[in-house]
Amino acid sequence: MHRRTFLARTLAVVAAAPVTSLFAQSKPAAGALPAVMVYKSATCGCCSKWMEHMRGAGFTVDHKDVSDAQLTALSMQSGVTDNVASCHTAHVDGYTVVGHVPADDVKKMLKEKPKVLGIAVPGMPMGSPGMEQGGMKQPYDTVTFVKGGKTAVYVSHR
Ligand SMILES: [Cu+2]
Repeated sequence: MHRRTFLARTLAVVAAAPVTSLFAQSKPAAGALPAVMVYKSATCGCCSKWMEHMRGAGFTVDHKDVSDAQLTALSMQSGVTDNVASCHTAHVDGYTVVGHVPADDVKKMLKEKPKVLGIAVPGMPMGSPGMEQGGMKQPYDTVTFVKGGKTAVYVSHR
């Protein structure tokens, strides 16, 4: 093959490639989910299971192991009051997500962008994502919370 012919063919291939593919590595795909940062205690097994649940739903999840005192302080700074507290607190796209919140509820919040501090599944209800051990199911609600701790049911799981 003549060098000139080869070059012409190579250029034709490059020109035919969609522009987006050339930049795919440096930019996240359109509609990509924001990263989730989880604060939890090092020994929290159900927290790790919740992280797996979130990864399974397409989220990028990072975490920091903190002491119970640090977790409480960090949660309070994020506006998490006792009535919505749980075993872990996470940050995603400016919102705070507390406890075993289903990934679909997080996606709903990111889409609807309610004017709240975040959403929570208070306590650790059996059957919520990451709390499936033993196959027991307890009805629970995902609630929104605002400064001062006022909650409202966001998604009911019953
Ligand atoms: Cu838990």
